[in-house]
Amino acid sequence: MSGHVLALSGGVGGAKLAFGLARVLDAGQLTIIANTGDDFRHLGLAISPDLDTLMYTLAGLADPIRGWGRHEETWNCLEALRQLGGDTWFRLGDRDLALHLERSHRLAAGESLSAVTDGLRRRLGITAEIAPMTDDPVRTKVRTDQAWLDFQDYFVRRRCEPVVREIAYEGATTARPSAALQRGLTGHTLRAIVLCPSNPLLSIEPILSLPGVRSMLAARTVPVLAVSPLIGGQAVKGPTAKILRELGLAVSNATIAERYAGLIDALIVDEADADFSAPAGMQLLTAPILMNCAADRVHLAATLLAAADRLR
Ligand code: FO1
Repeated sequence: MSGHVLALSGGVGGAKLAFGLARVLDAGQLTIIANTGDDFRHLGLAISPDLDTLMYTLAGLADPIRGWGRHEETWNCLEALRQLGGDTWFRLGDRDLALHLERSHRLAAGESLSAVTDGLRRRLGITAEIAPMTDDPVRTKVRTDQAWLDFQDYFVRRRCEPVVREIAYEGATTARPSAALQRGLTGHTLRAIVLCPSNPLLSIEPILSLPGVRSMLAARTVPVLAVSPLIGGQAVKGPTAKILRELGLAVSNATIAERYAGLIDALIVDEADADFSAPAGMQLLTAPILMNCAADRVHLAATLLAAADRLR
């Protein structure tokens, strides 16, 4: 089937489905847009975790246990940094550092995050297009019972322990969607748009919060499908369930459906949640959505695209 697929992704779960989509689709048929709300400057370096998790996952370099950072990694620099009294709470491996160094100096030389990312993914042999949601600064902030926290401070340094009261995407109202995101939403002969199984609040909604994105999605003429990040009322990975509870939201597919209401044509849930009834206007598809291996990722991607083609 021809046509371009646009995938919105953040975090480890999203990258796994993106991997499956890249395997099923031909080169040049897939654009993956990464959340950049988790980005931050650390030790003088420009860090873009969701872009990096996507690149490492699609290049087959990701650490299979952590999901982020590289496999076969060494930690000599971090150990030397600890001896010097530097900040080591955000674990940067020796090979991972090369990516942050290269991105940081190219950004400092005036390149856009889109241009830098395109160069890096090509160097890593990735044929899918990978792009940031915007080239402007957008930063996810978490208001907790203690204070407003930067995302990585909340997520990594404080291990998601503070109680979340509010999530904000600083800079989103004035940020411009990246060229790849705009092209993906309005340009290509689109086949489908996929919201990957990432935390809606932390990974997908920062992308949706950019000016015009929700309206371009609502005006779409191709199927938009979302994969739930929950299985049986539990998050597959990360703090999704805890954050939903702390925000007073049910940890259920009803909440996921509500967050995406009006934007998606179908919600894919796990077979364990087949009894869920989707709201009017939203089709429910059930499939195994837990991805433990490459074959799972490819199978879910193929299932998703077949469903999209039936919805057209
Ligand atoms: N997550 C952690 O829980 N601990 C870390 O030390 C850590 C380091 C890290 C380094 C590079 C990178 O690209 C990601 C890293 N992550 C780490 C994951 C990151 O915080 C999350 O993947 C995203 O921000 C949320 O999905």
